[in-house]
Amino acid sequence: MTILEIIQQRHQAGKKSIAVLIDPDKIDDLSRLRHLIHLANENCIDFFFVGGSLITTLNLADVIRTIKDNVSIPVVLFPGSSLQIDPGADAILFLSLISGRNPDLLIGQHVQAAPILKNNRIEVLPTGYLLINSGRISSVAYISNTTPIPDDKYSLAACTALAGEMLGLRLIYLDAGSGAEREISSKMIASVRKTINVPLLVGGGINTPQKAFAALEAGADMIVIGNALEKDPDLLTEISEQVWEWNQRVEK
Ligand code: 1GP
Repeated sequence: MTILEIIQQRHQAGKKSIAVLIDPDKIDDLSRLRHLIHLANENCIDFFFVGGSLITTLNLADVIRTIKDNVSIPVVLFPGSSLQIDPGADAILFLSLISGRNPDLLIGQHVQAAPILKNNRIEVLPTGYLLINSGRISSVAYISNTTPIPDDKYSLAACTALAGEMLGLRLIYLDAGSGAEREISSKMIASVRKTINVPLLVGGGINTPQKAFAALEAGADMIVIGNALEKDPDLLTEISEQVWEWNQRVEK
């Protein structure tokens, strides 16, 4: 089964997933990464996402290899640009930044990446990527030179996601930006969820089990956790429990 099929099947069954985001720029010590990999494995997380808005180091391949050498959890690239492609990954979020109006991130980077991806075995996951305002300018908003959707413009976000779905994008990702002061509100998640049929990923500022549960309850199919684990990797146990408990209830 492909990674897209796994995500779609879980969505149809009402099951939730959790992805741990590793920003290679923040990995200065592979032993910390191994600890996180070990915790992720123990807590049965579903995916590793690897990438960042700006990568200033050359360790992307090392990070991916370290994960692949230690666990069988799929590794999905979450690239800030077409420079962040590594053949060691299982899949790539082929992101079109549809909340913005920067042509390079709507189609430009994709043209450069397409032939490279065609010649690799990386599964391509066409994803509509929406930035939602979270209080202050996030790195991704700054680097992408786009304006995030205001956090109280629910219908704007829902229509943007719907247009993405109509254009054939297979996943929608709502992001408040890494380390966001304010996570995406339940009302925003719910408005998008009820408008689209494809799986919905939500991330940015989810740093407590309560916030994780609120995102799941509002309709996120997958939550993405990064920054909070850089500060406290053990938080993963508490957050993944929310996902596990949810899925247990669905199975009953
Ligand atoms: C960022 O959605 C991801 O693009 C995850 O955000 O690092 O705040 O968990 P955090």
